[in-house]
Amino acid sequence: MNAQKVISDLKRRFPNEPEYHQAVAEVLSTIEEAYNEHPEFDRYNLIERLCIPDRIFSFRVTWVDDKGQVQTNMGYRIQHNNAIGPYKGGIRFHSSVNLSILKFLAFEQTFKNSLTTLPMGGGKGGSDFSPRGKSDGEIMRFCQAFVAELWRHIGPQTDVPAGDIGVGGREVGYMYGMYKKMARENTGTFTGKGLEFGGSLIRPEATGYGNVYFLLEMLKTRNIDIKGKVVAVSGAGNVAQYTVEKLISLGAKVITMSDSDGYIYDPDGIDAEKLAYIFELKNIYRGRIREYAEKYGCKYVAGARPWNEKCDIAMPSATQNEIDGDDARALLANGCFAVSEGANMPSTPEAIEEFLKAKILYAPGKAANAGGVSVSGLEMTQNSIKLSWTKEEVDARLKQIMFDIHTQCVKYGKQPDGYVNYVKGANVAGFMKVAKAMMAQGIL
Ligand code: NDP
Ligand code: 2IT
Repeated sequence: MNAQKVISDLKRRFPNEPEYHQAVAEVLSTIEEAYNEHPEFDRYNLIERLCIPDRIFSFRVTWVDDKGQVQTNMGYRIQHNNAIGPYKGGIRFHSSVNLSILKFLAFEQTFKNSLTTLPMGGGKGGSDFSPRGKSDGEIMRFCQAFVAELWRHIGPQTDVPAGDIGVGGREVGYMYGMYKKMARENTGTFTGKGLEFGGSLIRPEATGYGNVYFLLEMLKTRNIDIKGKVVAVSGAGNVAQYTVEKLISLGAKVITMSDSDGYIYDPDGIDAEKLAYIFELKNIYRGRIREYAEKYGCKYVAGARPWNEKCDIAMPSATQNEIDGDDARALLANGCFAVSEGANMPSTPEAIEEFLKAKILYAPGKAANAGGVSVSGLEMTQNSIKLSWTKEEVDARLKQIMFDIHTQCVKYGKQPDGYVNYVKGANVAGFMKVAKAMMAQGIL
């Protein structure tokens, strides 16, 4: 494989998909060497078969808003690769959703799911529907209309969706309800369900907790204690909330959170009581993070990201490309020594280059945020055996999975000087398992 050639071919065949090109380029540049040690991979054209999704469904979603006006949105499901298990990955509802973004997410998901040690392939879906400002009734009608199209493409052994940006417990509940009605079965297609109907304990917490567990493993390699460390977190949604919860419980000091309008800086640290307010603000009233600054009298910066604030550790947990080269340089100049990604692809290629050059602890999303999909996998297992595990059991399994992912990253990413390149480690480890599974199953 010549990575540059593969990428330029993909750009020619699939133009105007910058996020997809970015995700592919990052992976190919790090696996090229390992790939080329296996000439049989090239004969089987494994690389194109791995970069191009198995199939893409796209459909119009028609729904009625509260004023009686008929609205349309686009809906998509990308089934990227099922070599190691059923397609698995979240659904994103955000105005920015397009094929480039979903293709990057489905591609990343394939390697992430491979790392989890569980039998899950990669997929992703979503819509350009924006939940912002919509009533509960509008959300429900949209979810139902979306699943009226999607349901025939998914199933417990074929493709199991879950949440992502704009899709949490409420939306999964509405989508699952509609799915059951259409498919006339009750087998748990969809994860992140409510606890009363097959959901798993710790699934809401899993991405944030898992990211902190991964961070702890990285810190251990340098004998650093999390206690008292200053952490900048971005986002204020599912991933950010439980990242902050776990950090507080371990004695770290979280000084920032954000949403798409701006960020808050609380020099005293967000404590458990203030975090309870954020849970209510974001999950019940669905307000803006600005209101936190008004309530607690701290700084709010509109239209900006938190990376200029001095911190020891950064945990981006909002969206893709939210740390650019300048942000990375600002973090490093302020002494930041660890970045662990809760979001998918939050760092631009230039930012990643800065982190690796500075040899800080840097965990890419596909390793650090794999806890969410891992507990989704555990939810699938519980649904299959028709039992629910305790919080302690699921949390213990999550910890073990994050530990195992860290071990795989070290195995494949350790450089001769001892520095662990977690980007390379995660990509090579994730790739190798999928590649071997594809080779064994013939040309499909
Ligand atoms: P939520 O919708 O719960 O929260 C998203 C947060 O990020 C909100 O605070 C939102 O602000 C902010 N945000 C979204 N888009 C943008 C944007 N374009 N610019 C700035 N801020 C933005 O989503 P999640 O917490 O579930 O997801 C966050 C990230 O984590 C995503 O990258 C997702 O792919 C990733 N992830 C999620 C997992 C999960 O299980 N949920 C698992 C693994 C990764 P606002 O409210 O203003 O839109
Ligand atoms: O990016 C992700 O890993 C998720 N949004 C979670 C996917 C899942 O199937 O739980």
